[in-house]
Amino acid sequence: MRKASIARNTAETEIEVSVDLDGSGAYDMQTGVGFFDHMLDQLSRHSLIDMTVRAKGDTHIDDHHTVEDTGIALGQALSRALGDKRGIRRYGACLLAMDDAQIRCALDLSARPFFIWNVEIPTQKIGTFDTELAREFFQALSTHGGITLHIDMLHGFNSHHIVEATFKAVARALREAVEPDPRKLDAIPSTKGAL
Ligand SMILES: [Mn+2]
Repeated sequence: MRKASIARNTAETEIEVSVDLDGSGAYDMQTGVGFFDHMLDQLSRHSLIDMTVRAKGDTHIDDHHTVEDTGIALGQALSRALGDKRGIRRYGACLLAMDDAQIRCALDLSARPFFIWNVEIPTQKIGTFDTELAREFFQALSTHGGITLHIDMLHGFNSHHIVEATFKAVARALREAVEPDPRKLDAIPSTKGAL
């Protein structure tokens, strides 16, 4: 079963995350940060990875710790659910359009975290959400998920569309990368024999 649950508690946040890589994109997000819930919904729905997230963070300060630590826990859960990565496609990519926004994501479930973020978000806020936290989330996901993650913006002027398109593009690329490859069944997709 390619499932995992992570509970992560610090003085700043308490987070519980569950994922099922062989899901249908069913989700239940409660992070206390409305726009972030909306983004995590996209990540689950478009990756077909079932996700439950419960986060209680120090949002009386701001949303930074809650968003970053959710990224950490989600990365850890994905990594654990993938196990030794036998039989997966490993690579995923997506060029995604959402109205004015066009976002490209290329990723490798490499166990070698590397993060490229070439996305210019024109406003500091979307509602009450600090737009710079999108970067923090994906950085944490990359580091703790062992993901080489490249996200580039090709066009865009609306902040909501730009950020939402990044989550959707990553979701579609993840869907591809975690999928079983019917031609590889039990093989680990690396000439090293391990990932
Ligand atoms: Mn939206």
